[in-house]
Amino acid sequence: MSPMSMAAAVAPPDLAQAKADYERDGFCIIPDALSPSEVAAVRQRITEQAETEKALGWAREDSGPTQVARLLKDQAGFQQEDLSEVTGGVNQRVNLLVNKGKVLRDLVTHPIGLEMMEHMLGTYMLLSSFSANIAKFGGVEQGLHRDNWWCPIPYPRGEAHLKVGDSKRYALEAENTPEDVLVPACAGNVLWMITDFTEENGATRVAPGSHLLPHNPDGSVPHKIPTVPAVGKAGSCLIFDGRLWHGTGRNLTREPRIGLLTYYCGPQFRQLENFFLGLDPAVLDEGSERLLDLLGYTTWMNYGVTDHLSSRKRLRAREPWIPELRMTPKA
Ligand SMILES: O=C(O)CCC(=O)C(=O)O
Repeated sequence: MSPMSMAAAVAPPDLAQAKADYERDGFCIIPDALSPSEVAAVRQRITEQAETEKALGWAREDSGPTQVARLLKDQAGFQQEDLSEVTGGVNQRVNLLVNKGKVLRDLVTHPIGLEMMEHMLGTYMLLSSFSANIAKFGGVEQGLHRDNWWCPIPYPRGEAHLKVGDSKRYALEAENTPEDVLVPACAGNVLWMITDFTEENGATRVAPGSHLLPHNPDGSVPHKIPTVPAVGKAGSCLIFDGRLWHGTGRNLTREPRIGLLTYYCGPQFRQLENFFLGLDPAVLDEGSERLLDLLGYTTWMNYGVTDHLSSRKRLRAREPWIPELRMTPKA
């Protein structure tokens, strides 16, 4: 290999350009974020995991045409357990990937993802969820949505407004949202492309600049505003703002499109996956300090406090609490 091509092979991605793209469009695509051998290892792990969950009848499958209609009708009553092939699901989701192999877990603390998320969200953040979306033939285009759809939206003084407990993922566009007031990014995604993402195989559809729109989309298909496919070679990552209007594309090929979504949020928000119930205890023993912080096993401005939670030693001994105590009367 010539010195020139060696330099090309190891050149770090240009994150300055990526950050500028992100500021303008609400997303950016970073090629070669993972090496071919990393992609191969991740692909093997996620494929065997997904196939086994499917064989055991545990697969969560969404984006089937009939199922989507039902979901939109009954958002609050729709349970995760309802997502399966039996109920008309097509695209396979695999959740709690932090439990499902070190090669996957390492993506959560990948320096490229963390640098971009710190640029977007600031110093402190949490991992909200880490899941796979395997888009397959027959799945429909996903309605445009914002990942931080739950973010309260400002409203004109004295006017009616949506109460925080009445928020919905697919809401009607708010009519009285002030045009010149924005909320900051409260969440962001690093979507790792584990296969090539093409327009044909269902690359994520994104609406450039929609992160700066004051309101949320209504989730209808066909989409009401123009979108472009976020295309890239396997090993690229798509970074996008939680406010960006986006949705999974439609896979018209017979090959699965595999995307892994490391989804982060500000430290003050509820995480999508419940790591305190769902984390394999072995990950507590093995995970790095950074990973445990991102999972929420730490405090932020005293939020998340329990007795001794900040003591890693006690946490690893599975005793983050102080039990019921009372003074024994002196004899
Ligand atoms: O997999 C994709 O292309 C995007 C997934 C997505 O937007 C979602 O899961 O809400």
